[in-house]
Amino acid sequence: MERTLAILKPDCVRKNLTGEVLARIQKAGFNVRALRQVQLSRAEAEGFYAVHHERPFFGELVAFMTSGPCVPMVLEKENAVADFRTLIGATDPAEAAEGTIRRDFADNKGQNIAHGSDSVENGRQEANYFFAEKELVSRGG
Ligand code: FUP
Repeated sequence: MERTLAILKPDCVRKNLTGEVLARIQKAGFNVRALRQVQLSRAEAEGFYAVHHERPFFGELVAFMTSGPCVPMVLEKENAVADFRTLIGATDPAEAAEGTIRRDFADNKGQNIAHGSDSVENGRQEANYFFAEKELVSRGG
């Protein structure tokens, strides 16, 4: 089954939206295989976003991602990567479609509530960045 790594970012946790966003994810049919609330260290955030190292917003992104706890989770369903990105909407909430998580809850493209892997390969790699295979569990049914 296809896997994606989602992160409810520090703005989501700070706004007490963890439950509401998780409810949307579950209603959309994702199987939550693993989930925890963590405070990322600077090194962990830099490692996770290493592909953006040269981008002008990298420092701000790392500062934001370490500004409070976040909630990484491994989600599974058919077409999980694309379907999750559809559910959260475009990076910039002003450009995100109506009814998407970022459109409804995010303040701007830097603080945009949720991360979703951008390819199937990255979904696997990013899931492994936060969770060991033996930590994955599955709902029944
Ligand atoms: P996305 O795949 O939608 O999360 O977006 P990107 O991979 O393009 O960007 C990764 C993260 O970098 C975004 F979630 C937020 C941050 N970012 C900025 O802070 N400023 C920008 O102009 C673009 C992205």
